[in-house]
Amino acid sequence: MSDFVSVTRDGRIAVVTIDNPPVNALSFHVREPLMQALVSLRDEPDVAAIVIACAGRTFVAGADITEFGKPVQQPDLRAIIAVLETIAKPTVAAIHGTALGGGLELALGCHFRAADTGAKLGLPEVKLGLLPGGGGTVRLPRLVGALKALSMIVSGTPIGAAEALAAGLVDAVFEDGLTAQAVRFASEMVGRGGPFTPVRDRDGRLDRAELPEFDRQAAELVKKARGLEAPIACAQSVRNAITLPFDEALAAERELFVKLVAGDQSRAQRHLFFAEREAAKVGAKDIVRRKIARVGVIGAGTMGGGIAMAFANGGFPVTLLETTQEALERGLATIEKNYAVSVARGSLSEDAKRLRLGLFKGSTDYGDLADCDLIVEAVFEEMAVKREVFGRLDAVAKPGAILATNTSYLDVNEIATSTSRPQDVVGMHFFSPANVMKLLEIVRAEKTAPDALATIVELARRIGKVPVVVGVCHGFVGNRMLAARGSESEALLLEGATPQQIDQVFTDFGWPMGPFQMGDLAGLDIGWRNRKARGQTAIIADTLCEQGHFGQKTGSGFYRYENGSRTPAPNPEVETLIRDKAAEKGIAPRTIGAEEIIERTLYPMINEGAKILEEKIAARASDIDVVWVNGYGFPVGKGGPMFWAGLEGIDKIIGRLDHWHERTGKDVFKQAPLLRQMAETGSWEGAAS
Ligand code: 3H9
Repeated sequence: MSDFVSVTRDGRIAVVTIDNPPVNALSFHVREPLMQALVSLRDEPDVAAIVIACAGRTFVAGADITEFGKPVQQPDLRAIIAVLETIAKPTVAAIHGTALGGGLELALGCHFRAADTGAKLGLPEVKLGLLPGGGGTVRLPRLVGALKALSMIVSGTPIGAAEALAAGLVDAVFEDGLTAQAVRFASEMVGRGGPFTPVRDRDGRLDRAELPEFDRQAAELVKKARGLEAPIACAQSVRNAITLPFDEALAAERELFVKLVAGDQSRAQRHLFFAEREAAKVGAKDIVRRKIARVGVIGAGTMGGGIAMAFANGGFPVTLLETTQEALERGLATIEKNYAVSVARGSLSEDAKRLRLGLFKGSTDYGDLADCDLIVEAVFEEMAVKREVFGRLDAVAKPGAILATNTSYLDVNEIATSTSRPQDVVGMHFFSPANVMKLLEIVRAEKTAPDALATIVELARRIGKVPVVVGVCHGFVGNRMLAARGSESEALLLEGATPQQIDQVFTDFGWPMGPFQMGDLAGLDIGWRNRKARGQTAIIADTLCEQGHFGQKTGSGFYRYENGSRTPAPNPEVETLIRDKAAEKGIAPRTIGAEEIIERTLYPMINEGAKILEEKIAARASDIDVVWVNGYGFPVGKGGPMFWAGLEGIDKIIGRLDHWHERTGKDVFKQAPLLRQMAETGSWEGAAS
């Protein structure tokens, strides 16, 4: 029928197959022939039932996200589903891979859903700043109940086939031969005889008595939304499914969808969706990746242990190396404890825990790293120590093994010189806790071989990380921009702001926490050590560290943490310290507003980001956004610092940077030339070209 939709017959059952690689998105060129096929099969007397299936690796994974923000070309998905629901003969969606968003909505337009055992079903629109716009919020509750629908739609997390069967979302699960089984299932339904009720007319699971519980759960979920509009719209729309007649609820869903899809938050989240995928495209497609079968990790402390877990979670056998048996045992015990916590929380099964622990081999002998294809060191952050480790690695690692340093700041080019094979050396900057945090900055050193780099990027995706390739400079992308933010946060304290006030401005902006809460959580000693190595100071943070206040781990830092609590409480001693230090420097405290806090902390970050682009430390502005959203909690609804700069207005940012530069003379406010280019062309591209 078309290159993208074909119809075959199996007896009296018609099979409509969508074939739109890579993920069978419902692009216009799919919708048009799909609509035609359904209309003609509906009216075809020889056809007793219709199965909708997909070619390739997955069922429809959603609407075509690249079409959002452009005029809708008819037929849209809603029109297709409306036609599906006029078909009296049984319709069956045959689901393999992922039925997501518009894909699941298409399946909800069918009378029945058959899935293979590995299928995943979900409505992840919320992650794109949207709500399901093809009737998902009003049909899903009719099958699984409003409470289950609420949690699926507000979280956006897909469920597996078995859970979908138990919840009533699918009608049958098959181990193999899905399309043939779906055809058999459709024949059975034909035999059973109609009438077949479309999902829209099945109200049995909607219960007004559930409303108080629904509202309680919705309020809890929405509280976590931190200023995002989509989760609120999702909850509202599922509630409408209970309180309004179907067509009214559907119209209300549409209205919310149209509003969200045109809004800045969804634009920001769609930008991030493509940015993450773009960041992972490194090197020519045909580069032969190196084979990674076993990974070595040096250092079983917090960072090394987390990195080792990240690889084991991805199914890789790991050799974990420590200097002493005692340190090794301590590290392995912590890993075991972390997995036990996951089991207790219900996020990991006992079996999976056993399997993962079985992947670890502990050692205190460098010789045991000889069979590793990748070795990641996570030892003390000091050049001399790193160089020694790499010298030893050079002596034992097999030819072609990739040697990675998990450094946050150090010069990877210099580290590479302590080996005879700099082409195999790369930086892998994990974020703590390394088994949880998604971001991985992959540092390309001067001599890193393209195939080594491409291998690590691909491997990162395999272990569930979001990779971003960065160049060598102090702090790479993330920590370098963090430093620009940090120095002004301190300055604001001396001029009259409090840590609470600054942190509040950040949380109001949408960050999970502000700079001082984050410093306390990460450990103030980390920045202190780093500043000392570079001959820099931060008067308040340095004094706190000199007095042994490192943050949460010592019970006090910028805040107090009473009796092991993780909730920050104001720390009057810090406020006294700030006032004393300000007086010593002759700075009279003044009232500082939220706007100034934003201008002096976030604008320098953007300025630094522009410098990073000029120096080609990052390849694209969107890579910087990916770093900040995945590694530092920049609010997703604002799309990362460089995207947000566009929303905020580059001219405004330039003007305020100039203002603060004039007033303070500080380098962080000295305008990067690229900002002017961005203001003129509206694009960050073409930096330094
Ligand atoms: C929606 O459905 C709205 C409706 O409710 C209402 C409509 C009215 N569109 O991730 P991958 C591209 S909203 C366009 O690397 P994987 C992706 O950019 C949608 N393109 O593969 C990439 O391109 P490239 C709701 C899409 O195997 C390539 O496909 N659905 C779309 O790791 C491969 O992607 C979602 O939010 C799309 N919908 O993961 C699901 N999806 O190669 C979004 C992917 O040029 N998709 N691409 O870089 C996913 O979550 C993952 O892609 C999936 C596969 C799990 C399917």
